[in-house]
Amino acid sequence: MRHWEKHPAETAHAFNLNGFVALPNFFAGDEIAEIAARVSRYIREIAPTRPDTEIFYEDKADASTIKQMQDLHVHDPFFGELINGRCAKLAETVLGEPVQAKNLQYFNKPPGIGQPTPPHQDGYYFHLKPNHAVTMWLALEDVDHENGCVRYVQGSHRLGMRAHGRSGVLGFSQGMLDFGLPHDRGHTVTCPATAGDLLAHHSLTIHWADGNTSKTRTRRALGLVYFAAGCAVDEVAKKAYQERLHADLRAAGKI
Ligand SMILES: O=C(O)CCC(=O)C(=O)O
Repeated sequence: MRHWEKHPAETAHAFNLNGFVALPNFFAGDEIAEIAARVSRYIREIAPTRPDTEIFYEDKADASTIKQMQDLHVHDPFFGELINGRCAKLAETVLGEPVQAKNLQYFNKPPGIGQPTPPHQDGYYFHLKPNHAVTMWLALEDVDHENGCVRYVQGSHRLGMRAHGRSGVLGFSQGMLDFGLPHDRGHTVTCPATAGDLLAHHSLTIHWADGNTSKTRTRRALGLVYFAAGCAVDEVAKKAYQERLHADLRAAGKI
């Protein structure tokens, strides 16, 4: 049994206090190698069959620059098992109630051109009442200052939802409009990771990531999203938002 399984109350306490937890070696070397190989297979065999609203490129004309893919668990049973396994148990531990698995995403920042992830709160995209959800961020390879670390504003989940607006960044269309207050800067925690490490953050925790400045290294990760079972989604607001977004992206030639 791992530390977080042996000490669930301690893990939930750290999550509730800080808005995130970092769990080194959540997947062992052989497990993360298998997950990374399955992602490569997905890119080769399944991504070409999916619509452009699910697969985003840094450069649409270059298929090797995939930056984001959505809903891997829906189209590949391997990822269906992954989202319902160990990560779901951790989600229940930190949210303190049963969960619904919602999304399994792939995030990459291709060498040299991978853009920063703008500061945001995931809950802004979720349209949830109450806003009680968790995103797990799983490093598929080593991630450091060069290829784009994730950063959190510690404790920001306790201060509510901030104003968001169009960011202009494909895949992270909404960014915080007032990011950079002294509290944000003073409570920033940077989270370098090695392959297999997992970060779990609350849907109200402010986070962002740097761009990839390496000319040779990718920056590949998975994001697994879980909503607390007690939350309700405003489906009408969500659908209207997605339709607006897709229309905007098409008009801008980004998808
Ligand atoms: O991978 C990244 O750059 C950021 C991911 C993110 O924002 C998230 O997992 O919610």
